[in-house]
Amino acid sequence: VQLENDLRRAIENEELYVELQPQFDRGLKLVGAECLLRWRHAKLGNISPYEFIPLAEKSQLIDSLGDWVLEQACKLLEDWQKGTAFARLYLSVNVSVKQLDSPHYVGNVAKALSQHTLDPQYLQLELTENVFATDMPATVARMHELRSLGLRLSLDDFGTGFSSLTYIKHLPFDELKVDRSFVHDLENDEMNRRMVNFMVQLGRELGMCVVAEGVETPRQRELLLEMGCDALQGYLMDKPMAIEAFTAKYQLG
Ligand code: G
Ligand code: G
Ligand code: MN
Ligand code: NA
Repeated sequence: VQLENDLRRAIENEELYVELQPQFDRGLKLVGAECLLRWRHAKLGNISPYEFIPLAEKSQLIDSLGDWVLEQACKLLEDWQKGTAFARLYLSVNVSVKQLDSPHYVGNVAKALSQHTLDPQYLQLELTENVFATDMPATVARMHELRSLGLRLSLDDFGTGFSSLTYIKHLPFDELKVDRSFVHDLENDEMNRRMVNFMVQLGRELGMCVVAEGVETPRQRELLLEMGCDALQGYLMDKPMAIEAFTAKYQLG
């Protein structure tokens, strides 16, 4: 409960910040970045999102945290799009299904977009397969409303959750992210390799851009490119880093 109270004050205490992890196309050119939320607790130091995101989801704090991250992302996109080297980079934001459940969510996103001068097609919202465990007709409707704002939707952690082939064709996802647990086992597990190959083909057949996350070795990268992945993310290329570090490292690219 103490931690929950601390989290409630984390925004005003300026303990939250965003890191960026770059994403690369098949030619290993920088094409985008994923925003990853960080909490530097005044007394306890860094607390992992694996700890505080579930806490936020339990306590409805997730709505204000999510709005805060979205605001940071919109500011960044607006900045980038003012004619910088990053003008055509995609920026992805993780969204909890709990946020999508809120009747205010679509309105909040619309408001955030309207308060910034930016081209929304470069903003991507990443949803996990938990969306498949919701009231599907309502979720599908909400996802279409989000897309009609001009942004893109990404299916994160694909293969680990509740995906259903019945529903996937009805959900307006622009991107599919193969979960890093599958990428991890690519080299040594033939069955796993066949499954990843299937996921990549499925995504492409359904017209989605396919991204592999958690790429850690050159061999994994090679296999993923052979299978037809459109983009790669992982420690092999680069780790998540502070916005200033990202800008300094890649602006001259
Ligand atoms: O970098 P990493 O350890 O931070 O991320 C851990 C987990 O936290 C991942 O599953 C990631 O999707 C999630 N996560 C990171 N940032 C956010 C965020 O802003 N919102 C939500 N809902 N999840 C996030
Ligand atoms: O669930 P989501 O895909 O949003 O989570 C992103 C998480 O993956 C973050 O915690 C990020 O730090 C982590 N991550 C990014 N690249 C790699 C990688 O190459 N290997 C591993 N093990 N984790 C990674
Ligand atoms: Mn993600
Ligand atoms: Na993921």
